[in-house]
Amino acid sequence: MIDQIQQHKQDFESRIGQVSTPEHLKQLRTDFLGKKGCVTETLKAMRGLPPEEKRAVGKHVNQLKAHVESRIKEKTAELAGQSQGQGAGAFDATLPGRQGPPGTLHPITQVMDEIIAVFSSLGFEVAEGPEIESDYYNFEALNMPKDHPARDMQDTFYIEGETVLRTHTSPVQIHVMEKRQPPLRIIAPGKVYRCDSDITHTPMFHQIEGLMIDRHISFSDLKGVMNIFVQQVFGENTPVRFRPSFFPFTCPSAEVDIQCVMCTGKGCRVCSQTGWLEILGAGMVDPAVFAGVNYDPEKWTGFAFGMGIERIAMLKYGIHDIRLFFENDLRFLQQF
Ligand code: 2NL
Repeated sequence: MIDQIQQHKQDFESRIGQVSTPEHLKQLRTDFLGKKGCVTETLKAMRGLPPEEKRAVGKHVNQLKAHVESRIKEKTAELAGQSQGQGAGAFDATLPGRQGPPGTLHPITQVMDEIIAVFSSLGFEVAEGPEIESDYYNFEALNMPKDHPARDMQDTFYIEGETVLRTHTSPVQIHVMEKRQPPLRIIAPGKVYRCDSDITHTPMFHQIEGLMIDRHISFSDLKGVMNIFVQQVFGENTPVRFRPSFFPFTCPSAEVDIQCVMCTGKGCRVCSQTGWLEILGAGMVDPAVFAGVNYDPEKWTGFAFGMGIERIAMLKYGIHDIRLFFENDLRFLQQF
């Protein structure tokens, strides 16, 4: 009987080696452990044996039973692992990757691109330069000597000694003027830095400055270009006005206002009841600036202007807090 049990074990081993599906395994289990299975039958057949033999045979049957149970358990786990590797939800490295939703340009980038496109269509070239500048390019060359009060207005970040974070993109235009002779039509977009922070100011913001120098450029040319800019960015029938102002680097200087886009001139909180919104500063390049770059002021005249992109974007889209541009909240950014 013990030989028979050994034979059953060998049979079991050869059959389990061939099992490849859960159905086959189930059949194997029935054949060995089921009501009429060979393990069960052997246990039944033991009943008639004398006690001594019964004990010896019983030991072998129990060993066989335990072996069969543990091997079936192993095989069940093995087959489950395989089906996970092949069925739905399995990782297939050969499949093409899932496409994420496409990103969008930041609203500041969109407004910047739009403004650049307007001036490009008028023949302006884009010029770029460093964000870290010397005192000379950021101030001196723009007719702001060391003790000039306008320096305080700009709340400069000093890096060390005479090195600053540029407070406007004008230094880019000084570099271009040093390298090239007029005629010149350039715009300088980029990041600028001022030590200032509240709902309308951030320590970093974006600016576009522009410069046009040629023979016989007059204030009328400035007005013409500014009118086209306003029509293109804020709409064709937007009223514009020029108010006298002061900048150290232009003379005469002006600030350009558009009729309030929120109340169409009736007066509201956004325009502080004036009906007008200031959008940029501009003027005729001061002869002192020309002197610094060795341009002959008898031969050349020009206009320059500068605007903050965040301010333009806030007015264009009715945004009240500049910090929204820098919080990276998708619920805000996805509206543009
Ligand atoms: C403003 C005013 C302005 C300029 C910037 C400029 C540049 C050179 C020479 C002369 Cl190289 N002027 N830039 C002129 C007038 C106004 O900006 O309120 N910006 C936010």
